[in-house]
Amino acid sequence: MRIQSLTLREIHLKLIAPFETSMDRVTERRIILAEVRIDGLSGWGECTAGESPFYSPEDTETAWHILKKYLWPALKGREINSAADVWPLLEHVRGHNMAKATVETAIWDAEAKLKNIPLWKLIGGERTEIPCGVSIGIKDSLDELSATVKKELGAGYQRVKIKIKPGKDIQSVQRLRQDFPRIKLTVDANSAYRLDDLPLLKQLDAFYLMMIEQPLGWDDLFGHVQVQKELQTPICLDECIHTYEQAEAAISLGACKIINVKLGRVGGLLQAKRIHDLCQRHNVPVWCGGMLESGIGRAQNIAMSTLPNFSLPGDVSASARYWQEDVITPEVTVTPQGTIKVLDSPGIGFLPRADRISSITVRQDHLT
Ligand code: OSB
Ligand code: MG
Repeated sequence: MRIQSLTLREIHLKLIAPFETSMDRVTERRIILAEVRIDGLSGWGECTAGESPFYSPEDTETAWHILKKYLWPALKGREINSAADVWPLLEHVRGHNMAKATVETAIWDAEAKLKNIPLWKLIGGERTEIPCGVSIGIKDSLDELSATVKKELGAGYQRVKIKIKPGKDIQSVQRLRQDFPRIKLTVDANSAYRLDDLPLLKQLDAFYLMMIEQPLGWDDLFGHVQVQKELQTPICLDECIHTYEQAEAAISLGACKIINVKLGRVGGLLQAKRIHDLCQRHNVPVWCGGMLESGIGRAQNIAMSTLPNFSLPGDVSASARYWQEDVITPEVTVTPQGTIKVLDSPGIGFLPRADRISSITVRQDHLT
């Protein structure tokens, strides 16, 4: 496989409704799409960096910069045997995992297409249908929150995650447990609490949540060890896990019992698979997180979610929950049972819509 060119496109996509977390409120996504040309065909990847560095240190601008200045020069013209050869070529750049995953995942798509097989089969996936949950942003009122949950359950989703932050936590969970006593419910704090908040976090034990996601600092493994020791509810780490080594440390120190794997956060499919395998060996279930992706990133997430240890419902949900119109065809849809049926077409399986993408592209760079 010879890596011929990389086209970066920044697209702007307005969310159907603003998404509010303890970090910020997003109304419009600025997404970088990567199109890699290899042996005459195109592979597609998506950058999951946010508009601001509030979830991770990367943002859309840093990812574009790193891709152009450091990652592409390390890849251009290279002859590789597999997309698995990409990570070692990028590893000398420290961090910037989302930038790395943008191009790495595109090359996985290209490899699968060259072999004329679905990406999920190429990486060793087994599921033909994946279980889906939703991530619900912070709402202005408890009534609005409850109504939103009701609607998502009506659509079939198997578990509900709500975003929490100080002042918008116990009451929200209490209300949902009143209205929906039996649903699979989880909360995600995106690092909004400190170890001093342990008494409050302990109160969450009363609501038999499936897990509490990332209560403490984005890089604070030590703090999470203390919290997991004191709580019955499993801690799930998101932000903290950006490398295989962090995952190893988190598991062996007892910082969590569940891990949320995101392709961008860990630097692409090779690393995601390694972390998946590590967790499987330790009986730590994983699930696929979401970053408000367009259809390209969503399709990559679906492929990853077919790996056997992705045993819990993820945050990968229907295109129509986010966008008036997605950038792929078909759009991602969810069955009334709250699953996504995995496609058998080559590569990521969903086709990028060239016309739609070019109509929302605000900048483009063709690198050779
Ligand atoms: O913490 O999982 C998170 C979105 C942006 C940044 C971080 C997170 C999220 C989500 C949304 O929870 C998941 C999705 O629906 O894509
Ligand atoms: Mg999270």
